[in-house]
Amino acid sequence: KETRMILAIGSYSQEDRTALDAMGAAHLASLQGLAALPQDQRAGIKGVAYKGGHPFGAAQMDLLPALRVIANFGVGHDAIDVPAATARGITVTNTPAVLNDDVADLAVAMWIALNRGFEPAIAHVRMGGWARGEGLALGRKASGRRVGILGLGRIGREIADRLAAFKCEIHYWSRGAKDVPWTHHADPTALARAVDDLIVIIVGGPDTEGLVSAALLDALGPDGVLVNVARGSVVDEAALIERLADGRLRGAALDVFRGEPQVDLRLLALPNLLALPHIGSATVETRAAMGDLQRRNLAAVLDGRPAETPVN
Ligand code: 8YV
Repeated sequence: KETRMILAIGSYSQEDRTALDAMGAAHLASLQGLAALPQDQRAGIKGVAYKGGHPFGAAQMDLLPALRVIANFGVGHDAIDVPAATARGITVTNTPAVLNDDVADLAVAMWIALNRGFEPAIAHVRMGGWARGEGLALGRKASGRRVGILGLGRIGREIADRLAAFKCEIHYWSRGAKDVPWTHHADPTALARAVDDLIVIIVGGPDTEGLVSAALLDALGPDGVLVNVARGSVVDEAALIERLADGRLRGAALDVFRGEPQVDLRLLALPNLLALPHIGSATVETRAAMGDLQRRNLAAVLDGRPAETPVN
């Protein structure tokens, strides 16, 4: 049936479900259930609204022979094999720009929260330590620190703009210097050496796998903190755990993890880790804008118009 040519994969809000239903979408909780759909249903699917981190590769695409568009809910599309899609004439779209403010806000908030010791301070009040007159370790001043930004894309620039208001000295690494007033470094380790703290906001995927290596963390040093709002794959988590445990790194604030939502229990046991459950874009306003953009992209390609924000 022509009205069922869209498959929405993943867990959507009630608002998104309603809007997708109005487009005639069928729903599938997870990409892992794709092969179990009847073959005649799969054969009719022309568009996928995708939300989820499971790898969407050639094998999955070949289960959907009429597929013309994968509209990703999210700016990061590392779960989707874009070359495989291109080879099959499938347009991939994402949701850039609409989430820049939220992710940048969160990165700066995590950076302040870690330096100022929000987590132990909150526990001190809630658990009665304050009332009992117990001591609380001092935090560290955040304003004026030298901060490195790994990846100066749209969100990285928003982070830098915010840090400028905190009187920070701002350094960055990206492939090639940009026309910005901040200091460019030729390689990520040189960036880490030049700064106090490092904020990771670079694309995930094979090109950046393990970019935040043991050597880079050592260059950041024992006074440094690491903030990651990008992808867990960018960080060598085993090297990070060792350094947080023995003090070679002061702290880490992570919104993303390898193997999330499963988080390495050795990480969770560390007192100098601030962990959040991948909430970079998780606001009512931004999630609504992401859903709108995802559906506009889907409709455009299925109607034969150019996608608003294509990846390939
Ligand atoms: C997720 C994100 O897409 O945009 C991204 O790249 O990481 C997030 O916004 C979001 O969690 C929806 O799955």
